[in-house]
Amino acid sequence: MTMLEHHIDEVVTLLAGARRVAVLTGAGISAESGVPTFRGQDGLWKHYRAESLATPEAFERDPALVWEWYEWRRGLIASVEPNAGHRVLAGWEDAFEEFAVITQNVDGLHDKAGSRTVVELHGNIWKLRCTREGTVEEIRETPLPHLPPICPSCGALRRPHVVWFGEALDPAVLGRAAEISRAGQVMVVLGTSGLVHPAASLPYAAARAGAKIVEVNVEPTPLTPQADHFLPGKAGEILPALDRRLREARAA
Ligand code: BJW
Repeated sequence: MTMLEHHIDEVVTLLAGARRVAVLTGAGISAESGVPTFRGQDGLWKHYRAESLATPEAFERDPALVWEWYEWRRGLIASVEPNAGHRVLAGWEDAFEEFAVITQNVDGLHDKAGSRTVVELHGNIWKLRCTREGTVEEIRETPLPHLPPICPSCGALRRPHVVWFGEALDPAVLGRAAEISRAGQVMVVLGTSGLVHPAASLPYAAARAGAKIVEVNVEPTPLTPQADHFLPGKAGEILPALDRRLREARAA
């Protein structure tokens, strides 16, 4: 038995005995669908400066430029499908008494895969928010007919309904994520570099509350030394393997 198989066995035992499971996902889970991650070799931040595109200051300075970047990403995301990793998580809704996905992703692919309990920490790229009234509307049309888009009710600029650097996360959303993290007996952390806070703090809060931490990533992260199990590999391959073994364990 390889080390990976041994860890998978132990994780399956953990999951088979758990009633409450929480999952935290990052850009890595959508990588196999063709959505670029932020950091790393082919990450967005290799080609674009975060400060010029993902901060409120950047939007104030040049809303058209920021919107161009988001439109490019909306077009790209519109053309992709959830992968095997997203689909396993959607199926896990019915495999545990309590199950939730907390995601940092804005691509909506968990929803599209059929997950029902999804907490979107950093918003959703398909939603637009009025910078004056704060009203939010989902608009899937891409490209948008007019850039930058304006609010039909008051004429102010609309922005992507996402959380940029230096902006606070919605306290209700963050509160729910913290609650789910603390309630879980197991937290599975998938495809995140664990560098962006407060999302990166959630596994530590879960561990303090007694949860076992399982990390799945193609490379180690700052969380790895604290994780109870690190499963090296692609989410789209490890999750189906875990799911298959979990079904076998339950059927036995
Ligand atoms: C695979 C794989 C495969 C690849 N399978 N794995 C504490 C310490 C230090 C700094 C801070 C702190 N607290 C707050 C801060 C500041 C800042 C921050 O964290 N900075 C650090 C980067 C230094 N945080 C903030 O500003 C946050 N706001 C805040 O704290 O507000 C406080 C406040 C309170 C009151 C008033 C005002 C303010 C907000 C953070 C918002 C982040 N926004 C973004 C953009 C969202 C919109 C958009 O998409 O355009 O969110 S940035 C970007 O990073 C995006 C992501 O959700 C986020 C996390 O990235 P993620 O998902 O981890 O992706 P990657 O690319 O980093 O990693 C991918 C991983 O997948 C890698 O590990 C790969 O190995 C792996 N992988 N393929 C499995 N197939």
